[in-house]
Amino acid sequence: MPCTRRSFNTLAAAASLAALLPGRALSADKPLVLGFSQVGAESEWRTANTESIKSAAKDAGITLKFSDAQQKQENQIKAIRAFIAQKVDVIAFSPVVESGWETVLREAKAAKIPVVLTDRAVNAKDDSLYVTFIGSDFTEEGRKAGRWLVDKMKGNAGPINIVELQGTVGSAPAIDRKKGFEEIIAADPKFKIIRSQTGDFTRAKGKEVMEAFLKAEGKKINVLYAHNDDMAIGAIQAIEEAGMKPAQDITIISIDGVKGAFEAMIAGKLNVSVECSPLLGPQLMAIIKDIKAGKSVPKRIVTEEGIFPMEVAAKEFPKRKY
Ligand code: GYE
Repeated sequence: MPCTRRSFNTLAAAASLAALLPGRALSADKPLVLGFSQVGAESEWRTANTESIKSAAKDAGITLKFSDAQQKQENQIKAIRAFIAQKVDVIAFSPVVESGWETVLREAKAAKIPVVLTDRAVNAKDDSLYVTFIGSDFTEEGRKAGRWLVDKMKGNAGPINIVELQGTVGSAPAIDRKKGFEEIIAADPKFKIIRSQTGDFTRAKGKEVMEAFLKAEGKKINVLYAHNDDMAIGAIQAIEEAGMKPAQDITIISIDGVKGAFEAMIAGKLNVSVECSPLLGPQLMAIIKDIKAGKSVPKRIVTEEGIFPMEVAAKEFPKRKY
């Protein structure tokens, strides 16, 4: 279409107005762009978390640039640098491990891009490097697991030999779930953690490490404490293959409360799962909008959660959303 004088003038006027109101006039109907760096796809929890973030972004009209780090910190750092280069409005990420983030977070700060931590925390001393952290209290989850065990073993003189499947080495949930659990069982010397090793939050590793525990300790094992359901589910297979009855010969405690755990509880193979909600998407999108609107947001937002023993699993199952 030829550009007439009139349409040219209108265009020129619109352009000069935009120049007077930088950002505002242009960004009013421009969707916010969120760069999100996810840990990976290691567990049922993570799959539900990714789904929650993707669908919440869609519902909120936020454009999502999603990157999967396959459980590697270097991939997350690369993704964050790419988001900075693309000048996204907000960066959010779930840090695979706690340490080693200062440099890249300083780069985001220098570029004036707000950063939100979701699910897992960082241990950076300078908390001005991120706006807020939305996620569970992992230490409390460990305590809940410990309290359930103390109660279950009331009247049992012990010793009670525990094997522990830890989450990813250096990750906030592995560090804190261990700490919270130990804090509670330390009150009674009859509880002993006889083996503790990482299963990297996956079923395959959970099974493999449990096989090694069984080979080394056999019938001495009374309790398995797994930092997530997937590792417990892998371990259940190892226990059955060793000719033992999960949840009977070995009491099994895990964390997350995913559907797979409820199925295992209903089948009588898992004793209890402490809830950890992955449904962080809607809260994350709301916070992002608040940040961009210049509202002040709390530095820490804690997810509410419960605990589900096998006795209530069948009744609760239909209500589960992940
Ligand atoms: O418990 C585990 C996942 O960071 C809370 O990561 C999350 C943990 C979750 O792989 O299943």
